[in-house]
Amino acid sequence: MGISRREFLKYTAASSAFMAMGVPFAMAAGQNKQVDHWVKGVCRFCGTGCGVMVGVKNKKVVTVKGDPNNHNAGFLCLKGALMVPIIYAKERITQPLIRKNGKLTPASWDEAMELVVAKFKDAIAKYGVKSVGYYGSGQALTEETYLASKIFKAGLKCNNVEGNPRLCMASAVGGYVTTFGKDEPCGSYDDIDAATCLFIIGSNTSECHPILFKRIAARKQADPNVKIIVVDPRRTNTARIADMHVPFKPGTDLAILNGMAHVIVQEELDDYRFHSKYVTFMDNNKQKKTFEDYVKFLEDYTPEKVEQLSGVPADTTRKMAKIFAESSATMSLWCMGINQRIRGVWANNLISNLHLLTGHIGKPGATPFSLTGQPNACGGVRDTGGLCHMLPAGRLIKKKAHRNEMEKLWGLPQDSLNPKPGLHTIAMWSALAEGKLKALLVLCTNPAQSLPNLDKYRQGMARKDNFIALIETFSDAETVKYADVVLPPAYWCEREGVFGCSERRYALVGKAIDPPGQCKPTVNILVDFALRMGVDPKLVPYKNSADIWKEWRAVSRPTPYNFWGITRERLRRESGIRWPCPTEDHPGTRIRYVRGEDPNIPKDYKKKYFFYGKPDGRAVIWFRPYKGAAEEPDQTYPFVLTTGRVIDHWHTGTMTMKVPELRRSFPKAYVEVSTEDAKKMGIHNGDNVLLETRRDKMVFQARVSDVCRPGLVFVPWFDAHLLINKLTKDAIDKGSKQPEFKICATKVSKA
Ligand SMILES: Nc1nc2c(c(=O)[nH]1)N[C@H]1C(S)=C(S)[C@@H](COP(=O)(O)OP(=O)(O)OC[C@H]3O[C@@H](n4cnc5c(=O)[nH]c(N)nc54)[C@H](O)[C@@H]3O)O[C@H]1N2
Ligand SMILES: Nc1nc2c(c(=O)[nH]1)N[C@H]1C(S)=C(S)[C@@H](COP(=O)(O)OP(=O)(O)OC[C@H]3O[C@@H](n4cnc5c(=O)[nH]c(N)nc54)[C@H](O)[C@@H]3O)O[C@H]1N2
Ligand code: SF4
Ligand SMILES: [Mo]
Repeated sequence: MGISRREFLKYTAASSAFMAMGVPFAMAAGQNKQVDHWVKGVCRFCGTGCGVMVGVKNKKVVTVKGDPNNHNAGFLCLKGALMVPIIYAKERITQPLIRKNGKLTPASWDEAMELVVAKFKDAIAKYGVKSVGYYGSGQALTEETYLASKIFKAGLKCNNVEGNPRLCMASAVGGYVTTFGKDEPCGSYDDIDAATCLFIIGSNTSECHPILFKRIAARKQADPNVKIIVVDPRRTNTARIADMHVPFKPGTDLAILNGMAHVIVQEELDDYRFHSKYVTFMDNNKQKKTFEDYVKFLEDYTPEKVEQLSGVPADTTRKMAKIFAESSATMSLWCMGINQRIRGVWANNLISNLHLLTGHIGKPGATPFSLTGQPNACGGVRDTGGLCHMLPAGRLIKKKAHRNEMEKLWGLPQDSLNPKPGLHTIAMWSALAEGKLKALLVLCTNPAQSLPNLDKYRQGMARKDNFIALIETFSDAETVKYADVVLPPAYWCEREGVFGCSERRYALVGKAIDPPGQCKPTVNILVDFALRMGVDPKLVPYKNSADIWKEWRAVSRPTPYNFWGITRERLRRESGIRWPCPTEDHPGTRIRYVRGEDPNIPKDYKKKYFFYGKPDGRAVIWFRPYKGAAEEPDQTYPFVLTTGRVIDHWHTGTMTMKVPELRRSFPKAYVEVSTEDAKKMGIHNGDNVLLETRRDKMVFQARVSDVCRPGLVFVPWFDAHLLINKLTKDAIDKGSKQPEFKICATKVSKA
């Protein structure tokens, strides 16, 4: 345990008191535990990326505390503070396992790796490289994802490289790339401290990014004039500190955001000087348009029409738009309520539209800012190009110039990279279900619980004619049931590497202890895999993750991602550095696209802003019409089912369920029903409620509250015994290919 029982009780009491005010539990640094030494690292969990100090005694981790020098200023939330027992859980897999006669049985590394490679080679020989693939994670280290992606794309010429960020941040990536020409946020956490309006839409920050929420609450406390607007169909803990909580019909954000833009242009609250200089207006067919065309496009979105579509009162839309535009600095924060939608990319565009329209960008406190879910979805997967259409540092597979540049950097013959993007996540798992994908390597993710429409994809995983090699730490993860070989990795602080969090901040996860049993650092497993597959040893000349980091810095250097200046030595010394960071004496970048702040802009550049991701240096305001969800409620399935998170659990629960305090606070999944609906159906707290969608049905215990609006039910998805993803739908955004986890239609009845 990281903290004593007495300390814990004290903190939990504090935590519930805080929670009542909507402020999450947060713990300051400075626990006086006797340790041999402290190792600097980053929390294992969310994309907030809190710095931690790992306390080691007698070669064991005995405690963690917040790193006072990182952005979290020494604070950790409960999940972060209670991470230690997970390392020593009895479910740790400590030796390779091979499935024999249906049962996973211990094997040697050599035996396991030979089997994996035989299956991959066999599939490639019979069906070509399109029949194999890699499925990774925003929780793997940057070096791990870079390496896996390189082995498949450069070594095997196979672009079937995907990962769970497709379920998570793909729409945000699509939004940034279409609006600004480059991925990743322009602002940083510092903006929270300067914002006078915080516009939070589709993010339950208080439960999912608790330490950032603490910073938001502190901002409000410091200046009561700061306005917090929360746009979420549920009255979450985040909404409880809001000046305005705006509930609405799920899936109608596009209408609401266009409605706000309508009010802004009608009331002349836009910043004409800004958008006339720095913005291109573009319709849905990528045709250049004028500001006047935009005003015309917005005529369809009067607050009254928005009210009909979304249920948001017209005056509320007017009020929100005014506060957004008239505040001296507005920061938008969003997460899965926006991204996990069939129009996730458009919703992202519309948030940025509001900033570009009002000039709330590139000034302290004024920025659109997507919250990233996982600790390393940004640093690992997005930046290294760990998806099927990408190459490292923002390069694209379909662009010949980008391929040629990577061929040079990787020492490959010109035009040797495979020019065809691979299968995206849902296509990949569909191909497995259809028998087209024959061998898959899965790392640090638990798709047998986290994919939508699970019955379909679990059937695919269960097929006898395919092969799944899984690198996984815990024997009770659902995907273990479907693995043919399980390889045991070193966990979290048992190996060294880099995490990059929501604000472009890279920080080192230091190695504190040796891994148990036969567990190995994943980079060693991957290099071994590559060499046995016959990949040119010159492509994988690494002894450890530091060697890979060095190469990765060089690969980023010719691009605007440039973190050449973020050396391993600096990472050891400093508590995180934000890219771009071109030289070793560069302090890192707070704000992108602004002269004097962003090192990619020449000092003598004639204008203040330069959106260099776009050929004309202008960001884009997109005309994106309203479109509803893939599966709207109807007479047979009259409710909306939405899914999401609770503060004390991480995703599929394989880690947080092993911490008694966290397990006890949410032992199993439940269904949240509105007081009004419950009354109509005679449902009381604790009653069994049957949910039935077009895909499957399941019974949950009811929690009746004022959180959901009538017509909406919510189920958290951490519980491996109540797999809500059997009910969710796998409709995807046609741009980002991200599934619409947040909305499907369901029947609700008392069971
Ligand atoms: N405690 C905890 N923290 C985590 C995680 C975890 O598992 N547990 N996971 C991390 C990861 S990977 C991620 S991606 C983030 C997710 O962080 P969040 O996105 O903040 O969390 P969710 O609960 O998935 O969903 C957020 C909100 O979207 C709302 N929502 C549903 N439908 C709509 C809609 O149509 N429009 C709008 N505007 N909102 C809607 C829901 O009511 C919910 O409150 O959390 C990260 N942090
Ligand atoms: N219904 C519903 N489903 C969702 C979502 C939702 O909002 N609603 N959100 C989606 C989102 S945003 C995301 S990000 C995904 C996340 O989905 P997953 O990535 O599938 O969920 P995790 O539980 O984080 O899985 C991580 C796995 O890696 C293992 N692990 C932990 N540490 C290590 C390590 O060091 N090495 C290795 N090799 N393995 C390790 C864990 O035991 C666990 O099995 O889920 C998506 N699914
Ligand atoms: S806020 Fe996120 S990164 Fe920070 S301690 Fe909590 S779980 Fe870890
Ligand atoms: Mo996520």
